[in-house]
This record gives sequence, C-alpha cells and structure tokens, in this order.
Amino acid sequence: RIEPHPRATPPGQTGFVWGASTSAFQVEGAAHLDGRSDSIWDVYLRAPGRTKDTAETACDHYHRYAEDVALMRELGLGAYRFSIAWPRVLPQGRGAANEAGLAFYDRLIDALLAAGIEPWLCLYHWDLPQALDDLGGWQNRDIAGWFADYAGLVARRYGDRVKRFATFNEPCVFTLFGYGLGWHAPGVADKAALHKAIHHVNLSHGRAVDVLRSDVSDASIGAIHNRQPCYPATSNPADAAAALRLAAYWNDAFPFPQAFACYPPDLADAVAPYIVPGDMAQIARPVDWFGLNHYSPHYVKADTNLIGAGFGAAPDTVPRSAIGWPVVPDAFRDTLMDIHQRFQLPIYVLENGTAAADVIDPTGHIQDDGRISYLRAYTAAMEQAIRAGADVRGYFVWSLLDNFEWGAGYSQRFGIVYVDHATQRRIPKASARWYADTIAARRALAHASEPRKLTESG
Ligand code: GBH
Repeated sequence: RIEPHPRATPPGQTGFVWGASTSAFQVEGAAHLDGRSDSIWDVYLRAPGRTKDTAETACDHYHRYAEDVALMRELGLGAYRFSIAWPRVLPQGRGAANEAGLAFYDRLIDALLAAGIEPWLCLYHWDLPQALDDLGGWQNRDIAGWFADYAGLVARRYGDRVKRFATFNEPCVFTLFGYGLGWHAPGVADKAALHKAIHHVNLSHGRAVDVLRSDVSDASIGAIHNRQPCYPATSNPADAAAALRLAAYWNDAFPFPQAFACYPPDLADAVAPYIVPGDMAQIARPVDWFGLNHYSPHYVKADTNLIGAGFGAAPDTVPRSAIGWPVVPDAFRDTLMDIHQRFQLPIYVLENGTAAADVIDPTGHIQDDGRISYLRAYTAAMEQAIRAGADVRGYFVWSLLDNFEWGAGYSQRFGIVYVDHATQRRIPKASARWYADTIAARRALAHASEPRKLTESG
C-alpha cells in the first residue's frame, strides 16, 4: 500500500494550500435552532463545576457564515476546514435526517465555492449526539454502523461539491480526555471505557473511509491526529517510562492501527478483548493523507492516573505561550519528519496556532505580537521539514475566529480574527494581516518560479 511519494512541494509552490480551521461546536451557536439536538458537550457543560460560558451562541457562525467567508476571502485563504455537527443533521444520531440542518451546510459550502475557497469537511469534532451517548456512545460497538450511516448521509449530500473529507479530529484527545481522564465530555474516567472507545473509534474510521470512497468520486480522505513529542519532565527513570506510556496513547493509538492494522505493543493487551476477527483489516483502509494538529511538545511526569502519566510539566527553561503551553518550533519540525518517515503519506497541517495576549491599541487595532512570532517560528520549522524531504502539502491555522475553547469557555482566544463575544463584531488582528501577507508572498514566489509558458512568438 505504501507507495513512494514524489518529493515535497515547497510552500508557495502551486498546489500548497494555506487555510484556516474551526469546528462546529466552537463557532456555530444556534444550538437549539432548526431542529439541532443536544450533543454530549451541551449536556456536559450544564453540570455543576464547569465553565459558566455556554456555546449556545458561540460566534453565531450559523447566521454570520457569509460575513466569515468574505473575511476568509479578504485574507486570501485557499481552504477552510470546518466540521459538521452530527446532532444538527441527525438529531437522534441515526434515523431521520433534519433537512433544516443539512441546508445550513449547503449554504456554507456554496458560499465557500463561490469565493474560490476549498471546503475541507471533518465528520467528527467531538460533538456526539446525546441520544447516542444514552445508548453507550463510543463504548457501544454498534456506533461503527451509526457512524458509517452518518458518513453516507454527508457524502451523498455534499460529495458533488466537497472532495476533502476527514473522519475524526484528534481521536486520542476525545477518547483519553472523555473516557479515560474525565476532563472532556462525556466525563467518564474508566480504563475499560477508554479502551472500548479507542477500538470503536478506529473501527468507525475504517467504516467511514469505505463509505466515502464508494459514495464520492475523487474523494481525498484522511484522519486528523494530534501528535507531539513526549519528553520526560526530568531525568527520573519513572518520568522516562511515563513519557513512553503516554506516547503510546497520545501518538500511536489511532495512526498506528489505521496504517499498520495492529495496535502499538503497549496497548495491544488492553484493547484485545474488544477486537473481533476482521476488525484490524477494516480499520486499516488506505487513506490519501495524514492530517496533523500540533501545538507543542509534552513534558511528562509519572502520575497515579489510569495511564500512569501526567503532562503539563515543562521545565522552567522552556519558553511558554500566554496560556503556558511550551513554544518549541523544533518539536514541530521533528514531528513532521517523524510522520514522514513512519507513515510515508502526504501531510496536511490542519491545526497550528496559539492563544496570545491580544492588546487593543488606542486606534482600535488588535496587536498580537505573541501570535505572530509563534506563527512565524512554526511556519519556518515546517519549511525546514519540507526542505529535509517531508511531503507537507498544506497548512491551516487554528483558528480563523476566537471561539468556544471547550472547558476553558471564552477565556482563551486562538483566533487570527478577534470576536467581540458581546456584539459578535469581527476584527482581524495584526496576525491576520501577517498571515494574509505571508500567503500572498508565497503565492507570488510560486508563480515567479513556475516554468514560463512559451508564447507563439517563442
Ligand atoms: C485542539 O485540541 C482542538 O482540535 C481544538 O478544537 C482546540 O480548540 C484547539 O486544539 C486549541 O486547544 O499540558 O499545558 O502542554 C488540542 C488539545 C492541546 C490538549 C494541548 C492537550 C496540553 C497543554 N490539546 N493540551 S499542556
């Protein structure tokens, strides 16, 4: 299956795609409009002790999508990655489709195409219909069939206009945080739940790949994985062992079976009870690219939690962003090289970015120097990886808009466009201008280096 790939396309060369990403739950709002039902995140956020913020309105993208597409066009984006809210198009998760919900994505996709922006559609960015969680959610093996049916509905509805499909966003984060550590919806912290969820998500991925292949001609399909080096926080051997354990979950629980039809050795025994003959081949369907989300490396310490590894323990010498995440561009370059070596697929960076201190100056401009220097350093690291042979074909910044940052609510701003959450006013930050200029400069470079067409006069 693994074919040698043509050498890397340097960014700027025609074909390299520059874009921005969002997800349905984080931007859409209209949480109970036009027939959308609760997702597990709506329910999770209502429980005591969570952030007081809600995603009921979020960025009101459901109503302001046209304005947002116009902004993307102004910035010169070549592509926009969004996700479909499963509870909007299938309120019960399965069975009857909701025409009003489906029609929203028709409007969005048509607006993108009219603006010359390629839609990248992600099927699952964490907002499982609550109705399916009531039946066991990702712990119930039947979900592979429900997910395949949902994928088919989306493929048949939009596949005439959308060709880029991602099955899952960061399967490791929502399984480990949602079923293992209890930090994300649905808030379960249980070893068996985690391992069932891991296997059923992998199975659902493979089933969806088959459906997308058969229902969409020329589909270009991948999954989006978070991957980052897991460094021991100290030279203590217990931390070194914890770092290896975390890496098995964090980096390999999904990409490894999806590429090689087996679980990483550290996980194999734990997942084995849930595997039925035929599953591993069903999971490892060929895909067209590797989607990477990357922000920073992990610094890991031994812990008493169910995987024996805790993170967020970066030594004081490591530079950090406004929210304390380590800023280590070399780790991004290394991650890209590692993916290239192991998986030998074209790579799309589908999330990279940072929260930063956004300062409104007296003229109303928003200065976010921290974000600009982060993006500058990280795109430079990507270019180093490309020069070293990694087949990176696109870069999408997280995020287009300041949006609902899960457990942190609206307290963290990742957008290159500022959103005043009280008025919904959008104000492009200095980083948006920087990104637009960067894209334009790379495009100009690409066109200048293209072989000139011979005219009739020669
Ligand atoms: C992505 O998750 C999501 O896909 C996206 O929805 C989200 O808005 C975006 O990133 C920004 O968070 O231990 O201090 O080093 C990323 C999830 C981020 C989870 C880094 C673990 C560790 C921080 N990961 N985090 S730290």
